[in-house]
Amino acid sequence: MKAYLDLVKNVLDHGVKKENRTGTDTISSFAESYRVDLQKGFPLLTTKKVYFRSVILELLWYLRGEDHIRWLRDEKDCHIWDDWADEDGHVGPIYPVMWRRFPYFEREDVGFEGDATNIVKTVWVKKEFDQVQRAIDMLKNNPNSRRIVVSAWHPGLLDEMALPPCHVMYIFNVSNGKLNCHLTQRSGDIALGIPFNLACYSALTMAIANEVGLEYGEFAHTIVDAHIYENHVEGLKEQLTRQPRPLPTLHIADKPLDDLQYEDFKLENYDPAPSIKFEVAV
Ligand code: DHF
Ligand code: TMP
Repeated sequence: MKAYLDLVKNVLDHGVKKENRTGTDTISSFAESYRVDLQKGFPLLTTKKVYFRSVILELLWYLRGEDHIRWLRDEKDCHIWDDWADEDGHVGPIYPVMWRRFPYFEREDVGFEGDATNIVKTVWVKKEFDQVQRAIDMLKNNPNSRRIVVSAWHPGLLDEMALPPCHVMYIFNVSNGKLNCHLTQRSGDIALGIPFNLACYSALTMAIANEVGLEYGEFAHTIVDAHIYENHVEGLKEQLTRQPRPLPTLHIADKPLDDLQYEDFKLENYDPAPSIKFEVAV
């Protein structure tokens, strides 16, 4: 996929050296972006093997709305989030909770029954909001809306999160009967995280397009701090020498989003170059 190789080249060419909290320095470039057409195949990198199973399990885990990784880690034996969870598997209110159970408080005025003073007491009731369901409803009922936003950023809860969200918000956009998705990412690990994020959101966009009866459009991605960890440079330079191969095809079963399981995602004709080991900076 040329878009990804161009992204790697841009960061290597224009990036500057930056220290960061992980102790492994990065080469970092501000505000990189690219886009891919989902009708031209499923954007899973072919210049290295990407673990498709982990990508889809991560997506299905996001959609479960839980604040722990027990399903992912213990039931599905997928360990990409282990480093950020405690023994019990808790990661706090990160993507799954923000997507499906966004917490907020609603004001309710309660009167005192039989009370002649007419005093009204205000109570704040804790509520949860399903942003993904709202996006689906809007895509069905008001597809031209420019407000179909899902946000994972909750300033009041950052201290409770294992990792403040990297993919901060995504916006759906319908043009010409096609569903587009734009993802804004505050921080992107080009070697490790980005291939996952690209594939995950592309699969999400396709699944939602199926559900609301739209054609596949484009996935566009803006990465505000786009960086390459120093120990990833060699592996990425190796990838730049590899010729991209034809993209695979993804077929998603025609089921409601919340009924989808891993087996409902069928990847065909994926023939990648060998995998490359990248260490994750925790
Ligand atoms: N921190 C950092 N520094 N970079 C990340 O990409 C990152 N990603 C997170 C959480 N924190 C992060 C969540 N996503 C892997 C992929 C995505 C991911 C976390 C980890 C990963 O280890 N991928 C390996 C193995 C995949 C597998 O075994 O299934 C890879 O080679 O792609
Ligand atoms: P930060 O919170 O200091 O920005 O560190 C988070 C690191 O994780 C950073 O290298 C970006 C990377 N990351 C991704 O690239 N994609 C992801 O999906 C996640 C969760 C993290």
